[in-house]
Amino acid sequence: MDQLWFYEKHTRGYGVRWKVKEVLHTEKTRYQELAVIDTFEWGKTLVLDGNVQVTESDEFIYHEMIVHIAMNSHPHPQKVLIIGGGDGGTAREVLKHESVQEVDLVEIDDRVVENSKNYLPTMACAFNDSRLNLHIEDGIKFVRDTSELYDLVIIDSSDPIGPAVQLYSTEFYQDVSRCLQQDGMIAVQSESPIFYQDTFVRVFENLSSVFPLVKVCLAPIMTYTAGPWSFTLGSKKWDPERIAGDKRSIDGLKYYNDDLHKGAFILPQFIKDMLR
Ligand code: AG3
Repeated sequence: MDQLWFYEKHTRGYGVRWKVKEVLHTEKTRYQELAVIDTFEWGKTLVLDGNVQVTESDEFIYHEMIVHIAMNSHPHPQKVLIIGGGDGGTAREVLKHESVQEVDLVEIDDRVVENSKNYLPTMACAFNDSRLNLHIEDGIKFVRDTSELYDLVIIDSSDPIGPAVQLYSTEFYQDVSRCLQQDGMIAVQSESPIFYQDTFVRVFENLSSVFPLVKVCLAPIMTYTAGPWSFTLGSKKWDPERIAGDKRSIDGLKYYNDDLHKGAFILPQFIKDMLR
């Protein structure tokens, strides 16, 4: 394939083109248009409704950030709930922590899981871990109905379009809070503060109306729009900025480390101003 390009439109006036090596798979699932493409710059890439979800080359940044900041600021996370994350990348990082006894992963679209198993085995390897329970179900309904209590809930969702809109609401965060332990935490992927400023601010405000401690951290994820990407943490007790006392660092990480944990919460002035 010499002339095939994938075009991701971000806003009315900005988009990015990726040269495609091969289109590996496309299908219309019950919920969305799904594609797996192999790209020259970023390796195999999962695309949902035209939006890049993960690439083999830089998924480590997103997944290490959405997981290890929360996991390391909570002193003993044993039971974790992941909403979304059907590629398995977030679960893979959670399961690196020895304290973890059980992970529930709630993905609405089983085709995301099946295609990740086929094409993205470096992420979907998580599904082989016996501590992981996969639920093919609507995450909103799951948190409303469950009587389980978790130490950490991670919202690894797509952009707030269609069925994911509710995952950014105060009502949803209240339901999450109800299924968290008294010292529980929530970690949310909260979009680009530049390209999705409304969503970014809304997540902060909505989480702040439910959790006493809310903090924002940033990381550059090259394949999502451009510039910084945000993660927002809501906590009932532990300060997400502080690494819990006796944490041992995990070997083999490629982005996260102790210094980065502290540095990630330093916000540029224009982003601080958005949250005032
Ligand atoms: N979930 C967040 C994807 C957001 C991408 N947005 C975009 N390209 N406009 C990723 C799931 C990874 N487990």
